[in-house]
Amino acid sequence: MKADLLASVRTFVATEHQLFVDGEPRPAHGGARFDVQDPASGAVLTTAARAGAADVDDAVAAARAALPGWRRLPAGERGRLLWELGNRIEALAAEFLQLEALDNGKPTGEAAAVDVPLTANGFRYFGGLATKIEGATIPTYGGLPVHVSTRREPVGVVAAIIPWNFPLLNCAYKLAPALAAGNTVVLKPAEQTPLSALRLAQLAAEVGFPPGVLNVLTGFGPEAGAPLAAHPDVDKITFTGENATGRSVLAASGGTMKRVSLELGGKSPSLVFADADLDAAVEGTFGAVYFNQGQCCVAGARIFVQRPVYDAFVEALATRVHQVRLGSGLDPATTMGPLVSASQRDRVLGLVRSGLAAGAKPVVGGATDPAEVDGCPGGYFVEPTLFVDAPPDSDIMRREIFGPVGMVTPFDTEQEAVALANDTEFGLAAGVWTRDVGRAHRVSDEIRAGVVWVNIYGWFDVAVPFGGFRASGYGKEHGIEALDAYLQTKAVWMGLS
Ligand code: TXE
Repeated sequence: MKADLLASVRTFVATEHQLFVDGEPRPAHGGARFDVQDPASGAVLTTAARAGAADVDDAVAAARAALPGWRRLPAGERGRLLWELGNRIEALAAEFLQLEALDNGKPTGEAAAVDVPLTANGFRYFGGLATKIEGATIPTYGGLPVHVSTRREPVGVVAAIIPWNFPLLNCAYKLAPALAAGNTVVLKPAEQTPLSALRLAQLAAEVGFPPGVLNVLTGFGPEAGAPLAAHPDVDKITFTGENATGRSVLAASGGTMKRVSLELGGKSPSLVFADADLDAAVEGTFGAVYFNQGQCCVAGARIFVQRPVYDAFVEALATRVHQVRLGSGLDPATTMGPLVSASQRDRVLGLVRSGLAAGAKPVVGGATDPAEVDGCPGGYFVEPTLFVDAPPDSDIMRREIFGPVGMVTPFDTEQEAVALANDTEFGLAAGVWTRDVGRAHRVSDEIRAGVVWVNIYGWFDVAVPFGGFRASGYGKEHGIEALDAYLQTKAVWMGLS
């Protein structure tokens, strides 16, 4: 039973969506548009303006023009605006839950627990930090007659290119620290999920962000993302998405010397030791693999289980996966929505097929056709799948799946577990399940990843730094450290004699 859409959501979705440049909606040059789909049915929800290189030029020019005013605004005023934006999003939570369910497919309950509160907190956290950006005074080595101080200045115009898995939350991850630090921003949401970013831009204008401080270009990667990455007047790119796209963004930006931070997903391990609280490990590992339909950069889908508890663990996790209820994100009974698009569904089904061909055995699911769901004909559903016996070099063990597919593999020793965990080019996250405190510390120390969760999985807080090692990218989001990506330090030497 789908929940009724709020009247405000209906009205907003039905709008003919435009780009948001210099504080107002405007069509793309040439009037190009694209369809925005409901992944639970494949139906066209609405259309949005399709930005190209000329629109990128306009948005970057607007952001450049707004920069002097924004960076010179008292930091407390920037902070207040960010705080108010967070509050507005929280006040309109019911609307955002439905928008995310419609556009991305995720269950409203998950968006209520994660996406919306973390977004609101993200804006408030960095709003609070806006007034804490400080320089230093430095005594010089030779005791020279000078006064030396440092200033922490904004980098300038920031281009934020974000994916579709957490459409609203990814806005906050990028915008909040960038704006708090005094930068202006051109945001390009994913083509699959433009709606919540556009609603957010409306709210930013309503609470009083000056025109040009936040610009939103809806559209596709090669048409709108690539020109942003290559634009000579963009000072910094912050990107979240696929590894290959991240590499192309880096290559495109190289010629302009802009600064780049990259959050590129992973192939994260979950290690379950025989001494773990098995019920907690099953529930936590279930969430690690299947939360958000598996479309999480931190998905802990490579599950390694110590042999004495392997059989019991597989049986319990399989039971848990069987409880999944596929459906529309708007149905409160749904525990797993559709994947975001037909192409993402087909990519995941292709990986399931490759796993079967490589000899992996499904203990749950394993279907290579789209799942049929009552009441949601045409939706992009994939049956949740749990494999055992996946060969270590198979694609499902090496490539990011980004769908509801997990693989369980046994191990014997702690050393072997660590080696298996690190046997990947990525290094974003890891889970460790054990009651042995010494082991928890040893293994956390040995794992090459930007975050290790022990006896929990997937917890986030905007105060805690997040970001990958190795092929998972570089640069931290969240925490005070996130501001570093959006600031540059200037040393000022003043002669005293
Ligand atoms: O990602 P893309 P896609 C992974 C996941 C998924 C796969 C494909 O494995 O299956 O990527 O998803 C913009 N220059 N992740 O194709 O293409 C694009 O418009 C500049 C992991 O959707 O990386 C969108 O705004 N920008 C991940 C953004 O990049 C370009 C989240 C991400 O899209 C561009 C999503 C270009 N040449 C997918 N091409 C994570 N790490 O969380 C595309 N874009």
